[in-house]
Amino acid sequence: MKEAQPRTIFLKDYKKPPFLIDETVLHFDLSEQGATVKSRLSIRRNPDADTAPQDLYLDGVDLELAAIAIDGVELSGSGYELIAEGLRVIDVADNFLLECETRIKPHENTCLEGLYKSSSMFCTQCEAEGFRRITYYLDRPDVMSRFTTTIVADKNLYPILLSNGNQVERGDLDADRHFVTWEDPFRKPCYLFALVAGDLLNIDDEYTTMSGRKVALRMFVEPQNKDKCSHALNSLKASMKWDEEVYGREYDLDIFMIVAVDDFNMGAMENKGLNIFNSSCVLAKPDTATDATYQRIEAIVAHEYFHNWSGNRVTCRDWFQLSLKEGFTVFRDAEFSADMNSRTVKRIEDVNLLRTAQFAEDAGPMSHPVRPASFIEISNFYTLTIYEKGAEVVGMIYRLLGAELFRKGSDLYFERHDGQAVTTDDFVQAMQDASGKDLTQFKRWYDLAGTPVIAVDYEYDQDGQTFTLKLSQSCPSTAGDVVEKPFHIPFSFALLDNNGCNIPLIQDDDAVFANAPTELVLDFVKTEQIFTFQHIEKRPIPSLLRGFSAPVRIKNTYSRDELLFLMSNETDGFNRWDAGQKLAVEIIREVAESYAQGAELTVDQRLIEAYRGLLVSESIDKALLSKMLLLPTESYLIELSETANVDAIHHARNFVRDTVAKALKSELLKCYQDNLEAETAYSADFRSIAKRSLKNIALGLLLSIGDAEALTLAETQFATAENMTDESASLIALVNSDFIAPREAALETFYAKWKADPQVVEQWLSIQCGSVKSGSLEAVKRLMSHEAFDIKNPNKVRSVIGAFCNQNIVSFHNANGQGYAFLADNVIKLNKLNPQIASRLVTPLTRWKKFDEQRQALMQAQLKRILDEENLSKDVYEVVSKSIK
Ligand code: B3K
Ligand code: ZN
Repeated sequence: MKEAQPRTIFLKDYKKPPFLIDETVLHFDLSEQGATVKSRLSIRRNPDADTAPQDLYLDGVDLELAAIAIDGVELSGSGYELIAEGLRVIDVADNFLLECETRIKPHENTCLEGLYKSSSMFCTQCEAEGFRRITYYLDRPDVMSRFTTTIVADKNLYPILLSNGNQVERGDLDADRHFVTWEDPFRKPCYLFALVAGDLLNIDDEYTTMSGRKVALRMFVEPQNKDKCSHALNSLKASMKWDEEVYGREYDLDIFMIVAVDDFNMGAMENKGLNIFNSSCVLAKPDTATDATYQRIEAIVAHEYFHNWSGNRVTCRDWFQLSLKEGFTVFRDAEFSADMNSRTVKRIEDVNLLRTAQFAEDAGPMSHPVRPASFIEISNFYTLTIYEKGAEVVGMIYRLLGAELFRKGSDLYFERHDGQAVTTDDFVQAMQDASGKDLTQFKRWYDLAGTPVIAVDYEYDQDGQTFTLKLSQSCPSTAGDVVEKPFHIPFSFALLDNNGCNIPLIQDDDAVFANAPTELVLDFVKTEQIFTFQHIEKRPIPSLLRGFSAPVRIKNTYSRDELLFLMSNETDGFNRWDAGQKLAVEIIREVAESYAQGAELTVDQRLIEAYRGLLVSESIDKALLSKMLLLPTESYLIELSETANVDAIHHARNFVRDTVAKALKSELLKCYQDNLEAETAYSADFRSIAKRSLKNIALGLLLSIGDAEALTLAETQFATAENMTDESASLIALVNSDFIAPREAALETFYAKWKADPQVVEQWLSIQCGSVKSGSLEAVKRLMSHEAFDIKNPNKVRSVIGAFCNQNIVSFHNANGQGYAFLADNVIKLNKLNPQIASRLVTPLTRWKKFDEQRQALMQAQLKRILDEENLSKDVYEVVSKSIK
């Protein structure tokens, strides 16, 4: 018999906590046999509670209760009851001290939630509901408490013992053991609790805050990684400074610690004063980390640091409000990265992710609003919608208010809610109160599942010299019907003359021409709305939704010639790139259609000439050019299709790529040579990154057409590269080429050179598994028995299974269905070991609606097979059951 279906939790059922915990005193005794956790909780009834139950219910999972006492008196069996996932303490007073002793087994913890072991160290992950795997507690974010933590462990095995806040005491104990006590002066929910114990060394730095306080910055790593810390520490200092300058936010403790661990479900965690990072998101040196990794580290270090205010000082009332901290913090880290690097490139990367993956999520079975109304397992809601779309929603408020009023709004929000657990409504209210701008209609964004579609129509009247813009909005909801109410959409707009210059925008006849703006953020609030602009002397080209000012789909209104014009003349960098993407999408689709019909394939010469124009341009920014030379990905082309013909998309995209590369061979060779710098010390500044990127794009294109000269260039680059960006780019180019022997030789050499470095091995695995040339299903299966693979390590799972199913699209979607069965087998295996990873991994199968009927049936059959498993975790159950027709 299968167990009862897991329970759904609803936002509408939210009740204030009946009890509060003022003080939490924890004592951990760590050993090779397990851990003993003693807790002393000062509990009182919540005077504002909605209910006043007799009993106290505490959360607890996989705990062995060894002792329990109230106010120093041990409880007999009739005083409490062990219940499913918790503990009921019967008939409690208004104020009392609860003491519990629990035993846990970190060594056997493979779900990587709560307290677990990663190689030889102990570490924790408590968000969202991991603390209940450590001790019985009110494991909800609106219960905030002051924590004091003592850790006892063997002095030789675990010389470093860390927790949140400031270290207040340490000392030796008998039998080679020692202890350290930490005190966190800030009240916090237990999801921000952290503990680390290990044989680590620390790299130290210091930061002086804007008020002149010195903060110790300390990064803890395993000894072999001591030369991989400087980039993270520099990023941290830059983040601290940026948050002071842009948001007026200062750090609040005397020490800020970062720890790198190899086994981690996500990228990193913002525990108060003690951030824990996945090694792959924090460790870097030029010869082992690529430019992309350098940039990822900068962004994630900033993201976790920024949480200290947006998340920790002001936290979430409940998990439905997750985007309150995540959407806002992603917006903050994106602005930070934009300020540190190329703003246009950062926007292109973010929108690419949003349109490829978040739009797909929004159109799929797990579609949910930025503030979900219900969930079964909260871990499933750390999604692109909560993070990326949540950031877009905050970004729209920013665009509607402007920088100055937005800052007033954030100041008010932090001041009003410091030390509180609040809601997304509280955030919007602060923005509204500080700016005076009515955001009532805007709030609909928080409840929307699905992506609005904007249709654009325009007319130019030569005689009246007016330009009329007509915008219409609609929103297909996930249920297939149409959401009636219009959204408040900031629609950024400009008009270009035929030299590509911005034309003054005069909406009101009395406006003074000289002071007229050349770009406007239009308040688009109705289902249909007309905007008229006066004194337009010649027919202009409209520049629509500049910088992607709202997360919407926009119906393409441009002719190919207009797109070509915008590709070389648009003054908004994002829209310039987007014009190129739109043109390439149209042309690839045209080729795919011919391919599907068995017709002859040809590429519109205008696309080739446009790329030639970009390559020979003296004026174009290299960072933008490096993005413009990349064709839309297969995933994006699939997302745009009603029913995706995977093989046709793959072949058409390759055909367009190769046709362009053949036609522009000499320009590409010149681009390679021009950007081949005489080797100076590696720098991760965005200009150097752009140059390396251009060089490596050119190399990849030349190798894809089997150019012999390019093979020599790639082999030379591979042998002599002094940084991982160039080394791995030449490996990728070789792997994706038809030069079989050089590819195999390079893969072998690379592994032999780097096998001791887990971060590089992860790259080696994902390069192979993500490529159609080297990542056949058999090859991927073989890699799973390679010494480098470990199914218990999430990074390895992502590098092998994740890369195969998400990047190696034609192989995964092979019509024989074996790719689907392979994924299902591994989801079933991981369901037992690590449900969070299993439920993330299953995503590609849930997108069956996009494919032909035969594939749909095969994918659904695998989903059903998973659902039929005994003991399915809540995580996998929720995603799979919602995905089945
Ligand atoms: N807040 C964490 C994510 C925790 C994930 C829990 N399953 C990292 C971040 O967004 O900063
Ligand atoms: Zn976050």
